[in-house]
Amino acid sequence: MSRLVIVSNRVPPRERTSLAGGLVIALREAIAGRDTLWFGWSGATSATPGKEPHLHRAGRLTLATLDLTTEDYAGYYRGFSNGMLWPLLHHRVGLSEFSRADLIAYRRVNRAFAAGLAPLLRPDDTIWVQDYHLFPLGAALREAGVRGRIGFFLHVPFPPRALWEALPDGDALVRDIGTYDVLGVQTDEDARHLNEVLSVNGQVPRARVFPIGIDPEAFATAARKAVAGTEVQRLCQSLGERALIVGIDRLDYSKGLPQRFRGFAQLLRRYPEHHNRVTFLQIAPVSRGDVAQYRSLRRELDELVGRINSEHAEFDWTPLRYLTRAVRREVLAGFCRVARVGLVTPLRDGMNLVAKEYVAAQDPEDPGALVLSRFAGAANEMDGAIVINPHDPDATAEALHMALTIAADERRARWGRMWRAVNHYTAAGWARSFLAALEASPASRAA
Ligand code: ADQ
Repeated sequence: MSRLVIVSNRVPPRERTSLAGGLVIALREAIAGRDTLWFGWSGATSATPGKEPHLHRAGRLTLATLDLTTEDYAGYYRGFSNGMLWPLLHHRVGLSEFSRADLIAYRRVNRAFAAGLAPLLRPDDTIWVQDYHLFPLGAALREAGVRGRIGFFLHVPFPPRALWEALPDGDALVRDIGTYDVLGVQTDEDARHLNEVLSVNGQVPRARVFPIGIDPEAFATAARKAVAGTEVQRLCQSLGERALIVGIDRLDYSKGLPQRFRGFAQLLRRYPEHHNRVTFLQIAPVSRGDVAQYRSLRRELDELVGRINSEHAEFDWTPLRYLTRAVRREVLAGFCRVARVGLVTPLRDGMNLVAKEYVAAQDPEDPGALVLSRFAGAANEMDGAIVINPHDPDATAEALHMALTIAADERRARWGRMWRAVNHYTAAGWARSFLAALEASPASRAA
C-alpha cells in the first residue's frame, strides 16, 4: 500500500495525536494501518522561519511542520483564510474582509507549503489535502513537479455561485481547485454549488459527496464512563430536578449562538411552565480570538447572556450557563449523556459533528432529543431530529418545548433512527471511501 500524505493547515500537536478532536479522530483508522506523513503549519510564528520542515517520527506516523512569519500568519491565516474565505464559504459575504495583500500572503504560504513538502514526497504517495486554507496547494505541488494522485476535501460548505463571485480573483482559485484528482464535499448542495462554479470556469465538475462522521461506539463508551466522573456528578447535583439543554460549539458566528440564546429566552417567555425547570449549558471556547468579527460576536454574546439571565433568573436558578473555556472531550461526552436536549443551531455548517456526538452519547433506554438546524450538513442524515430554521427564535422555542415534553416512546423511536444514521456515515467510513476514490482515480499524471 502506498504511503498516505495528509496536508492540513494545522498538524495535531505531537503529544495529543491519540485523543485530539475532529480531523485526527476521523483519520485515525486510515493512519493506523499505513505509513503516513502529516504536513502543515506548526502553529508557531517566528521572525525567520526555516524553509525546511521540522520532522517528528512516532511509529508509522511522521509529522512535518513549518513555522510562519508573523506577516504570513496575519495575511494567510487570520486575513484571507478566516477573514475572507470562512465567512464567504458560510454564505456570509457581508462579514468577509478582502485585502489584496492577504490574498498574496495566502498564495505565498501555499507555495511555501508545496516547496517544503515536495522534497519529502515519493512518486507513489497518495496525497490528501484538507480544507479551504489550502485550495491552491494541489496546483502548487503540480508546478513543483509532483505527479502522484492528489485529493482535496472541503470540510465547510461551498456557497452558491452568486456569492462566490464576490471573491476577487475567485476564478484563479477555481482553476486551482479544478486540478485535484478527487474533490470531496460534505453534502449534495455543496457539490451542486462547487460544480456549477467549476463548470462556468471551464473545469470538469468533479465534486463528489463524502459525508464525514464520528466513531459512534467510542463516543458512546466515553459518555457511559464519564457519567460516574466528578464533573458530570457535580453538574447533575447543581441541576437538581431540572432538565438540561446542552450546546457545544467553537465560539464562531457560523454556529448561530445569538439566535440560539434568543430562542431559549423565547422558550422561557412563551412557556412559563419551564421557568426554573430547565437549565441551558452552553460551552463555547474562544476560537480565532484575534479576528475582528469574532471579538464583536463575543461582546454581543456577553451582553445577551447578561440580559437573559437578569430577566429570568431566580435567586436559586441561573437559566443560561455560558462557558468560554474548553472542556475535555470525555467530560463533554458525559454532559451530552445527561442532557435532555442537544441544541445545535448553526446558520451554516459543513456537517457538524456535535450533532452526531450528542446522539452517540445517549442512553438508548432513555435518550434525549436533538434540536437541529436545517442548515447543518448533518440535517440531511438525521431523520429523527427536530429540525428548525435557526433564524426564527420562536421556532427554536417551539422545538425546545417539544423536545422537553415528548413522550419516552417517541424519544426512543427518534433516537433509534438517528443512531442508525450516525453508524451509517462514520469517521472511518468517510476516510476509507475518500481514499478508495482517490486511489481508483486514473493515475494520468503518474506517467
Ligand atoms: P467545526 O466547525 O470545528 O468543524 P464540528 O464539526 O461541530 O465543527 O466540531 C468538531 C469537533 O470539535 C467535534 O468533535 C466537537 O466535539 C469538538 N468541539 C466543538 N466544540 C467544542 C468545545 N466547546 N469543547 C471541546 N470540543 C469541542 C469543521 C466544520 C464542520 C465539520 C467538521 C468536520 O465547520 O461543519 O463537521 O469540520 O468536517
